[in-house]
Amino acid sequence: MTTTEQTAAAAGASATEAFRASMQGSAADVPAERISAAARAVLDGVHSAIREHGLTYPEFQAAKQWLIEVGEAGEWPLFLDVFVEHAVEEVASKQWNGSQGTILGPYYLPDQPRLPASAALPMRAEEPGTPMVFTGQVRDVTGTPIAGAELDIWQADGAGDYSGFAAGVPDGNLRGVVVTGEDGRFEVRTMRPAPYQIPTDGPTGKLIAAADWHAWRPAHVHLIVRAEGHRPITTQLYFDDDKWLDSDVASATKPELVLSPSKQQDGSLRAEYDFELEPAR
Ligand code: MBD
Ligand code: FE
Repeated sequence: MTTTEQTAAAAGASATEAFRASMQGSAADVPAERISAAARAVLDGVHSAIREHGLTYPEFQAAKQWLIEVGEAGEWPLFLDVFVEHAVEEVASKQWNGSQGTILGPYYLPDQPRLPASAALPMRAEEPGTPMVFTGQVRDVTGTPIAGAELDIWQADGAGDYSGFAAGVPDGNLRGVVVTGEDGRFEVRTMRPAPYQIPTDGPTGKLIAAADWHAWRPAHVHLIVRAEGHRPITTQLYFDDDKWLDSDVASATKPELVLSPSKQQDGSLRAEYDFELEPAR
């Protein structure tokens, strides 16, 4: 194994571990009829792809080999969140009001430090990248500010790497839970993240390269915004000048989720975004 292969496998194994931990005893109890309908539809889709494209035995065996490798590399969370989760979110969000959400992705870690309404995310003394202030307000659907709302934030660094998943980034880097003040406002000092590239050395990256697709997500900041008595919103915010905004490999951008940061005198960025939470149902 080369060093880079170890990197993709380590990220995959960590993502699988994080997913397992998040699932502690909470697997949905899906009735047999629904499993049957869903499994039937997925298999029908596979069969029609085979018939439509006249797929051969060597191609079938190559696919089998690839599927085995995805599991061995721990990349099921990565693959499913990149290529499938957006459809689940689309279906779920049809019944939701309030600010737009989008996919969670594989790199959320719970239990990060709680920070005051005006705070810097934990970062290295010489954190590389462009400093960015991210500010706004959390309100309910009637426009009333919500005090004590949590913005659970995580993002890649200026090199596109996530703490907890990339070697060389300290644990907890650019992760934190910011709590709004009495006026529902927050002001977070962070760094502009870089675009994220799916690891090119793992099976997901190999599929993308073999299909001649690109492996990029536009730069983004992840958030779960929650407040007592309200439905939490899982979302991501993007940047209006991003090269990959219209071709996200994970199909998870929405026009409502794009920041337009303004450049300050000192070269830093300032971006504003307000969140609207609907009542919990
Ligand atoms: C990411 O950073 C991400 O947000 C998603 C959805 C998938 C892979 C990597
Ligand atoms: Fe991400």
